[in-house]
Amino acid sequence: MLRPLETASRERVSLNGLWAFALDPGDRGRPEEWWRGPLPEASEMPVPSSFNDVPATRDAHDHVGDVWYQRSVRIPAGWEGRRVVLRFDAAAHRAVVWWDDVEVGRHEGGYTPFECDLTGHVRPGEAGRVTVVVDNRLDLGSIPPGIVDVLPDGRRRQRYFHDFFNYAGLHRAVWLYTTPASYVEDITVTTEVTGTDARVLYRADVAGGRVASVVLRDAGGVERARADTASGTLSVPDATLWRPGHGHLYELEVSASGGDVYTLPVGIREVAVEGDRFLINGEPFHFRGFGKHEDNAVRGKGHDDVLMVHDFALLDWVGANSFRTSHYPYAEEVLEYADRHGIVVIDETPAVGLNFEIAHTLVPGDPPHIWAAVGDTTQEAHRRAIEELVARDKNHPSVVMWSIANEPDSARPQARTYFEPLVRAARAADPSRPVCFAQVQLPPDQDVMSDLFDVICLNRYYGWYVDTGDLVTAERELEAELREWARLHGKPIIVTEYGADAVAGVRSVAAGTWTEDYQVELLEAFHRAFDRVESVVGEHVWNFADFATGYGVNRADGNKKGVFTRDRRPKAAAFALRRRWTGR
Ligand code: GCB
Repeated sequence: MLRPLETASRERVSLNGLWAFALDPGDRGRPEEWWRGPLPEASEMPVPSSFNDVPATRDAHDHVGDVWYQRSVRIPAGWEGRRVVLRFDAAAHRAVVWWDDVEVGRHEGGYTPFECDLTGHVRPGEAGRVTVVVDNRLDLGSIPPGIVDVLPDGRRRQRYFHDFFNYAGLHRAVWLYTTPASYVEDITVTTEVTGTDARVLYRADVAGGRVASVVLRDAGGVERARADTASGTLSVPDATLWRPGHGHLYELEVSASGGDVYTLPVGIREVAVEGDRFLINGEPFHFRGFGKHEDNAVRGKGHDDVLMVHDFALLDWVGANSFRTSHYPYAEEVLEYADRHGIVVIDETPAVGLNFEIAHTLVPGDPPHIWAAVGDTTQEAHRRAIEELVARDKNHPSVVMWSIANEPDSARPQARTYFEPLVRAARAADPSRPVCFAQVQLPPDQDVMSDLFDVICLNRYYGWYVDTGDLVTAERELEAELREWARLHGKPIIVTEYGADAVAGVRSVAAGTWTEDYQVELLEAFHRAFDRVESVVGEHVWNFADFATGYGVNRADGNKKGVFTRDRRPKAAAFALRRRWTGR
């Protein structure tokens, strides 16, 4: 799915800003058809932002159910005879959209975009009312899964099996844009590299017309290759490659017969897994970085360019070359930034919490394990989440691998049955990138599905959840386990999570748990083990920064495994990592 752009043939208007907003704890909005007029008792809500922490009330913070957004939108007068599209970069987790009294779209899945075609519903020059209802409930058919309890006093309580707060709402940009009636609907680009020569394989889909021309230009605007077919291969001799640390981009301009023009940034690079190496442009790549979250005070998961650029500055300062979009697709702005700056990304679906054992939020009477609880509906939502992720992010050179789940139960035989078709779906959607999942602390002989994947990604908490406080044992057990994975699978291993909670400012000569010093010592123990096991090609610390979570009594004001605090101040671990990753 192409991102809205301004080009010679396209215009784009941001609908970010203050919208009318109403919580709907009594589920009145749908039966009373609130889209037909101004929202009752509305307050104001900034878009983009998660809604939860903005109003400063427990009701908003803990709300479970529908919330309503509304604003008036004027269609520019010059858009006569053109296609008009309303685009939501995200709405967590389910949304229905109306233009005046007419439903124009609905979508499920809180981290991927969707569009409503308004052509035929709108008159250029006139204003209309956009109303969106967003439901933040997670159930056993959704990705991620959850359970909503109705308490004896009538309140709802949302349970879920993942360790980050269920921020929701319109937490990414909203756009109104226009294209000619016939338009470039999609472009798919993959690139191949032989020495310094490259090939750009493309396919362009034009709705209601045909491709007129495809032109590849370099960063200086000089034409390097041209074609006039809907699909083909462009040869680029002496190409400047996209590589880690160097986000070199070309531009592919696709023109359609009806005059539409779309320009797509293209990074030329090749990704491969060979034996136990992860190769980018034929060279072994070692992942240094973090699992992150989209998480900040007040905004929750609301995208903000200021915070994004600052996070990338800190990644640069600490010497990271990569991160994982744990545990959901991040805003497209983030991937575009990574493309431009040569940061490598493992791109993850929102399939987190497919595992009852980790979260301990089950009550008597609940299904005994996840595979007894989820079924075809969940698997279908998961498949859609994979396909929507690939459809959105397939053209980003920064994305080198798809992670299709975080810490699912991978011990029970049902896990294999559930995942086999999903791995197939991921490969069918994109044959060019490796596929992985992040595996929960489970030894290789108990795991039933890692052989289906290209890279072994391990989340390991030796020294924290196991061997708590004993880093000598932790280091020994970690190394033994890594060697076993290497022996059994012969694939690259990335440790996609390791870390310890540390409360900033709590120091200790005896390095007890929760101190900054223990966090440093734990990371160092892991690093010694990594450096002894050749198949380890990546180290992603959990987490880049402290983040909000509703995870029960072993969390104090959020998860404190950040190397930076929630407001991005470095803990001792940040300096230790910087020394390891930059030598400074
Ligand atoms: C994990 C999860 C991550 C948690 C982390 C922790 O294994 O993947 O979402 O936040 O552990 O801190 O417990």
